[in-house]
Amino acid sequence: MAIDNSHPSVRQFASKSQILCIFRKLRPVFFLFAGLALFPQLLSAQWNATIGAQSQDLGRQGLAFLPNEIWIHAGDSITWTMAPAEPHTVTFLTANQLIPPFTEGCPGFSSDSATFDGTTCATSPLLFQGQKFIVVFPVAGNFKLICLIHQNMTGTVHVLKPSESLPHDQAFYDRVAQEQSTALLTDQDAGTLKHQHSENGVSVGHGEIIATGGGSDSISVMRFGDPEITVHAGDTVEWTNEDPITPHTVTFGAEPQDPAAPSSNVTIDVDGARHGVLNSPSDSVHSGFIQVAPQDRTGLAQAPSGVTRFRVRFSKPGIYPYICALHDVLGMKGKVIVLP
Ligand SMILES: [Cu+2]
Repeated sequence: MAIDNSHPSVRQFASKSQILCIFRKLRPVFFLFAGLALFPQLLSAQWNATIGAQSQDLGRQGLAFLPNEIWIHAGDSITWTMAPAEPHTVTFLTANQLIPPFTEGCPGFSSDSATFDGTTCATSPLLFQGQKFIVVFPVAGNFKLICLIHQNMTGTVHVLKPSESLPHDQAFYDRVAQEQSTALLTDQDAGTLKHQHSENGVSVGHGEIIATGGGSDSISVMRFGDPEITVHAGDTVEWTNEDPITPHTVTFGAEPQDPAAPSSNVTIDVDGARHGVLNSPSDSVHSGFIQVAPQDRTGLAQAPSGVTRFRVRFSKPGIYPYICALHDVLGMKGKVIVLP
């Protein structure tokens, strides 16, 4: 039997069932929009960045957040992944917060992810090669990013309101990160380990600080200038740290528990340099940190002069191997050959 579509009740039924059918089809879209209205974080993007860069022999360490500056939307997150063997932290402090020691955190640590809105600090623990740390940024603002271990390793995260458009995409940041990494690792000035003006002088490390739009990066060459030096019994060798920020040590024999302090058999010369004497390759002596003074700033008390030099007198012939107690894992080792 043919249906008479012209009858009003049939038309009404048909239109109702059509509406129902359309609603059923559009139901997933409706729930999607309702969900996004109720939970806007569903729209949030996840960005990627890298921490640090290193040469193949591990000697050159780019102490940097790559890219150094990134623009995201409120609700987005950034995943930082560790590239180098040298450890770092991902740290966001509150405005004017004193920078805490890396052993304390800010205080405490977030294990693998954190949320930062500017009101409470957030930091990762020490991160090692291959480890990741995720930070979610729920509110708009410009946030400084630091590493608690390395000075002059800073960056900025610009968090914009969702209504504002972002200047770059992930592909741009990947490219910038790669360019900044290459620039740090191929910098020729930073690679020049100077030979000391004094006889029997050894430079300890070398480095540079590089300013960027978002903060500063640095490159540190974790090597002794002359890793093997030959002297005679009775001579004194002088080590000088030439890195603008990174501390190093000159350590013969037993490695100390606290690398910052010199061993008890170290004395101070009249010019402020530390001094040790070795009578046998089996003896121990440790410089403690030798490091340039921190940069001064107007309005703050000037920093005391740094102790940048360590001298050791070798009274007996022999082969005396030594390390930097901080960077020996990166291959920072040397040897003094003492002839009669
Ligand atoms: Cu070192």
